[in-house]
Amino acid sequence: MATAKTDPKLSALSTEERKTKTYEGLSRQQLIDAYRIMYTSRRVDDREILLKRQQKIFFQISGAGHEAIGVAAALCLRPAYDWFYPYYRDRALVLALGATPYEMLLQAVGAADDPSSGGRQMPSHWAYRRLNIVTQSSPTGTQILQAVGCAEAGVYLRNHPNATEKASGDYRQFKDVSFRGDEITYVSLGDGTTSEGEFWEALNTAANRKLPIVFVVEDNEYAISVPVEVQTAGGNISRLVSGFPNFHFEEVDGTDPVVSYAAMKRAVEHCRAGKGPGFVHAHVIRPYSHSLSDDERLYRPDVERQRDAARDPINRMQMFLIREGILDENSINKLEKQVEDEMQVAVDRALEAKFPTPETITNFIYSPDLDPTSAQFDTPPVFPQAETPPADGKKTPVLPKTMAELINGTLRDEMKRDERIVVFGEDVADASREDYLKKKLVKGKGGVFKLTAGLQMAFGSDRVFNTPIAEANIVGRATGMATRGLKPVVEIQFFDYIWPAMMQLRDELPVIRWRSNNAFSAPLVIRVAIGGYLTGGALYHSQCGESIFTHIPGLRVVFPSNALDAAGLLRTAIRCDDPVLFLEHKRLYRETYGRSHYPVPDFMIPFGKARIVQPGTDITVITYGAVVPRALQAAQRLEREHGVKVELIDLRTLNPFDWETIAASVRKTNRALVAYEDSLSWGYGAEIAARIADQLFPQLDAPVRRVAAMDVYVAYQPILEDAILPQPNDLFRGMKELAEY
Ligand SMILES: Cc1ncc(C[n+]2csc(CCOP(=O)(O)OP(=O)(O)O)c2C)c(N)n1
Ligand SMILES: [Mg+2]
Repeated sequence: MATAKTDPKLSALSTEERKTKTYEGLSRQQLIDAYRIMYTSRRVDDREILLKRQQKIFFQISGAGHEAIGVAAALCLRPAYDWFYPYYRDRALVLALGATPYEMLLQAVGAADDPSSGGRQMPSHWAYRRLNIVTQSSPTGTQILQAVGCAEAGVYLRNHPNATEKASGDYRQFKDVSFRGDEITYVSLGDGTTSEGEFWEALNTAANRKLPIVFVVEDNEYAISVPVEVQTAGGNISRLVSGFPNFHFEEVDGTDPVVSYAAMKRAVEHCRAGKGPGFVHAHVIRPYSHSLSDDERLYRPDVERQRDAARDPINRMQMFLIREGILDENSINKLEKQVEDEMQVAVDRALEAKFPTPETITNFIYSPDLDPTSAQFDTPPVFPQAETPPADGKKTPVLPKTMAELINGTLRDEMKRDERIVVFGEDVADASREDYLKKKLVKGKGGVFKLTAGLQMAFGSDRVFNTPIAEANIVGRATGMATRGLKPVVEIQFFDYIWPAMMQLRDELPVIRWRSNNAFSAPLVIRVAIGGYLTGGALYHSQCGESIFTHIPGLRVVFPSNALDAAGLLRTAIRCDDPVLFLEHKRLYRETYGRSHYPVPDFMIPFGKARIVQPGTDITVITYGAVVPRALQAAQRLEREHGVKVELIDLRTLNPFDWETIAASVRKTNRALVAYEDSLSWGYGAEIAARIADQLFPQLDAPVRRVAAMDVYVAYQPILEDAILPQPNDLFRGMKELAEY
């Protein structure tokens, strides 16, 4: 307990004046409450540290030193009204918003009833649905773009209030959507995290779209052991970001709750008034090392640590309360004792909590409500317009449409049906300068492959828009929007350039439901133009790599081979309740093979249901995507020349995949070949081949074979490209050898 004396200047005030004196608008009671939260926060940290040493919990990371800015922020914001993406040091903020020490301790012990994650995430990974605190993760910085998307969703819903309406028969039935007209989104991060590219992408979009979002950088001068001047050119992030337009900037001593409150208040007011984002750079301290796995004495001398200790927000606040005559030492002791007693009860209860059982491990990888493999998503195609009578009364057949046209048509129909759908990506709009469209000066682009052509003109520029060239920006924002209940159907222009989004795609989007124990979800669709066979596509416009994504639990992966399948699967992807990676082969976009008339606007194909392209009795060939027509060509030749009947299976969806169809076929033919366009080793076919070998071994009359690309990149020169990618001849040879084995 620090000692301080009442400020002599206060003696000049009457008792009444003293009682009603406010501090930047904060009443004495508010300050006492703030101190209670700050002290509670510190004590939860202390108790967790003790529990960790007793091996009753398994990890600890503290919010120590960050308490003042946390309570100050909470005083300016509204739980269950505004939205929150707080990072791991925000214990005080989260307590001030309404979470309890008991709930936090439940996460620390890994309890089944941990409301943040059901025992799945480390402590201090906040998620409280009732308070609009969105599930947080461990990667530094992934929360920032999601928070931007969350803020965008609020703005969108304000302009499209009907989009909040529930609808039965698709994901909307299970997703409550709400918004407040002047809501804002809070996101926080450390000084080190400002080095992540996604931070800059987020500021760029927030500024450009004047979004109601407050960024709070809690600068404790260290990122584990790396000091701020190594992370940040010039050592001060405020100086670097000051050029972003539309922002309100604050730089503040984040260990002082009163000045922090004043700064937060100004930033929040700017946001609520719709003037743009806020940026609060709070200088704080980190008295407890980075985490319990770190010993800061290895890289910080005593002198520096003592200098920090002199600014400790808990001590400072105590002294402030005494100096101002708000509390005396006795009252402080009493308050602290109360906190202590409540803490003890919370700890005792948490230590008795039940643990999750292993049977629950796979719960909530996918939506428990809507199963995209179910009959609900199995509706037959109907082609009302296959023949339209022209004016002269004679019937002329309408030409079947390409995959590109059917995808475009499906997007159109779904956007008409569901106002929650927004489409964005690089070049997907018809023209960002919409004036050109209105004045009919231009026709509009609508995607480098024109898959989204006309959508902006049909549905408006706030439903179809271009993004910066920043793939993490696309996926991160989409994830934030989907968490709020929108249905982003975004485009990654080329699979070859999906990699900047990889952190969002591996550690965030597919994990949100599982890690929050179903408190949050982010169903959305990412359309990706993929694949080679382009004659000149070369290394960076030909890549496959689908197995990298089928390796991710929680992500559905779809890869259609023809126009009709693309339409039916895309509709299922949009209406289902899971995140879907929808892979569109560029070579198939306008191929003559697999064209179709447009099916009625409710046609759906369930996931996990393969198509038998041609039945056969001698060998089974399992494939998908652009290899389907090539394998069909090879199979037809094999039958023509050698009488071998190939059963050709098009998987259509890669996760889930149709094991039953594969197994039934292999039981019949006793020979299996997996063919795919990606390079051979470690590819998608490896898993299929391993399953067949494992589960159908007694049925096999020959080893499982694979035909795929060489283990190399796709070269530009067509002679090389042909040799690298699997061609009908390679498939023919592979099938023939297998049949003859
Ligand atoms: C993308 C990523 N890289 C590395 C890490 C490991 N890591 C966890 S916290 C941290 C330092 C973060 O420092 P800062 O942003 O300043 O926050 P502080 O912990 O200091 O509050 C690092 C490197 C991580 N979690 N995520
Ligand atoms: Mg730091």
